[in-house]
Amino acid sequence: MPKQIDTILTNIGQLLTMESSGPRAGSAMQDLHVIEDAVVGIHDQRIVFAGKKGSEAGYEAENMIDCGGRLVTPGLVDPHTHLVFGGSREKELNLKLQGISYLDILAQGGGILSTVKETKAASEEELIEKGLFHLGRMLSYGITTAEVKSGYGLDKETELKQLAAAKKLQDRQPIDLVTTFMGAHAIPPEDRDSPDEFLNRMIALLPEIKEKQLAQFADIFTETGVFTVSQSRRYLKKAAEAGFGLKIHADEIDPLGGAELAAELHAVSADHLVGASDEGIQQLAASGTIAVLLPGTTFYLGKHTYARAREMIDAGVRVSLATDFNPGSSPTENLQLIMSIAALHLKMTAEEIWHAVTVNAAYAIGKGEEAGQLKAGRSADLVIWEAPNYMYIPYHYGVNHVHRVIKDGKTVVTREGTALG
Ligand code: IZC
Ligand code: ZN
Repeated sequence: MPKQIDTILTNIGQLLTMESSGPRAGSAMQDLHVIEDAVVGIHDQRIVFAGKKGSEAGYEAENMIDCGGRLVTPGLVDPHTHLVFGGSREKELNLKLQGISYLDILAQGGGILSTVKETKAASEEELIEKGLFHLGRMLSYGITTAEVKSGYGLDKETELKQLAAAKKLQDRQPIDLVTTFMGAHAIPPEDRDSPDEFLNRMIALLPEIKEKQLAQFADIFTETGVFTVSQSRRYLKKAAEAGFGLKIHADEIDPLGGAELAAELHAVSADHLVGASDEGIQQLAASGTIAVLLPGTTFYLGKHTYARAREMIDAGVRVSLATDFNPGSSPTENLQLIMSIAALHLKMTAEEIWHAVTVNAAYAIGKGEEAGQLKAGRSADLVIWEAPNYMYIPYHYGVNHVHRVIKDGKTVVTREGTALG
């Protein structure tokens, strides 16, 4: 008697299972195992088998999906977003064209601080509704797991409101969410002259956030005009003592030594790293800290110098990629576009890019044992792509290649095309 399971995917042209015993570094990121003519079995929201045609022998399913020779991969993991916020910042695009920089806009009370005003003014329900809209779009682009930061409150009430909204979003849509407290995202204008006191207030929130299980990670913007390396060290050490995993917005615009700090504190990830020094890169390789690169931000800030991904991979750093979705420096939910920018500007190969948006991204947010790989027993989170092979996604840029998204064994997105076919 064949064993009855929920779903069998057949006729998969290329299957990437991304199976790996941990995050991949260096040349192991190039080592992509492609299974041609493959099948996947799903039961009770989990993968039963994922492998060569024939693996389905002895199984039967009412729901048979013919993949038509398409590419199938794990659902994408986006390990760095600022998803919950009020308002938008389209007016800053014109300022940018006039040559006013991101940090100048922030110093004038705009940028992050304008989003802080709009986030304070929004109710929790409004933040949830807006978050749902953006998460729906992320899901449509194939993202099934994502990180979400606070940091547009800078006071207790609004930071907690943002984190509570993020938590409630988990029950209102399918993407798995990991939350990060980022109260140290900017200095409110009234605290300009006493940043350490402001930082003390954010540090004082750590125990309550931990106790209410509102966030698993803590993050800080280590940048010129925001927080110094020594202020960041003080905040992150307190966060570690309170039981948070650590993340750092490191060397995004100016090279301050954020990479070195991330390595020193054994942060789970160091994010941005555009200005990371040679020494910082070596230290990240040694500490095992995952480099989350955000080339969409470099692109959108109109800069020409990108993070040195090649040097990082060659030095043995575990590299990941994310959208950095936020209303200022990277207003996009499209991780597929980031994959193209990574190919063209970070000079990453398609093989490295796939590791960066699946297995390594999952480890960058503490989900490495749950997301980013297709193997028996794991959640059935996968994407059927309108593409014949894995190289096609970074190659054909700026559009959505999703054919179908399956989350926890259920089809949550289908794109069957227009009347024209
Ligand atoms: O709202 O500008 N870089 N934080 C650090 C951001 C970008 C988000 C924003
Ligand atoms: Zn960010």
